[in-house]
Amino acid sequence: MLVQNKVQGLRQQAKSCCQPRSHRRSLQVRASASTGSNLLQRLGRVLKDKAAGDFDRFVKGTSKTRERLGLVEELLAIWSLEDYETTLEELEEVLIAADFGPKTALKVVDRIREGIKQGTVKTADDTKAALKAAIVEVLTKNMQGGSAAKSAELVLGSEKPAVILVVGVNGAGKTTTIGKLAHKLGAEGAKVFLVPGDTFRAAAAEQLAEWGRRSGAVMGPFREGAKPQAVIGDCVTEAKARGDIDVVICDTAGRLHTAYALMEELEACKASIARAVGRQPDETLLVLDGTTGLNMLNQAREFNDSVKLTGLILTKLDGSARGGAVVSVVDQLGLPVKFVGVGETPADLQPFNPDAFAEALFPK
Ligand SMILES: Nc1nc2c(ncn2[C@@H]2O[C@H](COP(=O)(O)OP(=O)(O)O)[C@@H](O)[C@H]2O)c(=O)[nH]1
Ligand SMILES: [Mg+2]
Repeated sequence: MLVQNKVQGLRQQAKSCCQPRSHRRSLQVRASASTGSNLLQRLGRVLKDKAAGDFDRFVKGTSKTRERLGLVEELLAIWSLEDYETTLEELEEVLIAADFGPKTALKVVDRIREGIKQGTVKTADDTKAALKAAIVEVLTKNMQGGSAAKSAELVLGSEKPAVILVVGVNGAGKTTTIGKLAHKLGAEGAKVFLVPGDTFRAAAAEQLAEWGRRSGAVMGPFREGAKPQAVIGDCVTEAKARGDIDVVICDTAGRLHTAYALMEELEACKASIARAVGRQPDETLLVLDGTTGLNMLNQAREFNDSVKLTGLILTKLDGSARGGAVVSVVDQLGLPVKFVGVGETPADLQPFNPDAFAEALFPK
């Protein structure tokens, strides 16, 4: 049968792209201060609410992943309750091929199987609804306070200035994402200070400065070859002393998660933020290149071990059929995805919404 042949092909692809899984990390639970600026508390929520009205852009940005998952529709078209096991097995393969990862794909399919056994899932439509519900469950279950709505928001605490540290490997999209974020925050009336913590590349500082000019952000001085922890410490201290800055966003140089000395340097960056503002950064965000699929899992684990991440940003979903990795990364790490990048403009940085994601992948 045609569908079975395609599933067979996907099985081969999946074998070559899946990484072995290791143990799950527990979620970092952050304390946030209860006094201070209303603006900071409002910002994360406002960004999220605004994006909810921008569903079309999200749908467009996930088109490649949706195409890859098109086989699910074909499977459901030949759905029969008598032979549900065959369909579920094939569904599992399709999910694995879209980078859901073997463990997460199994978990999702098991949820549907439970529904069938309990008699709540009978038709193809029920199966699709159960599939979406299972994906949303995986994306929300481990999250801070158990609430997807809360965890996917930017949590900026309430002490001015809020500080965001952005980390990741080279080319993941850190500087671009910071630029987009500065733009969004600026548009909401926040005064943003950008820290050029990538002291290796003048081009990175120039790239950041360009975003800063467009979004009305303040930019700290570029100090070529300086220690990033010194640059970050000085800039955060200055931002605090100015008194008018709402949010500081610290860029860092790309680094391989396997380079021990460079990971230690990141820990030092975090420590210098703590010294400057008397608390940990409000968000420590790892930017992951969405086109790398499940390879991002190991990266995320190493960065999390080193600097205790508070959230993830997945970029370039628009250029990737591997968007299913979002589900796997959340499932395996218990860290929320705060934003996804679905293109090059500021509007293409979208706060992540599990329901919208499931709906975009499997439209009605
Ligand atoms: N299509 C697309 N490209 C992106 C996205 N985010 C970043 N990029 C591109 O990825 C490349 C690397 O980005 P950059 O921010 O310099 O990465 P960095 O080394 O992590 O700072 C640039 O060409 C960006 O324009 C995205 O969401 N979609
Ligand atoms: Mg950069």
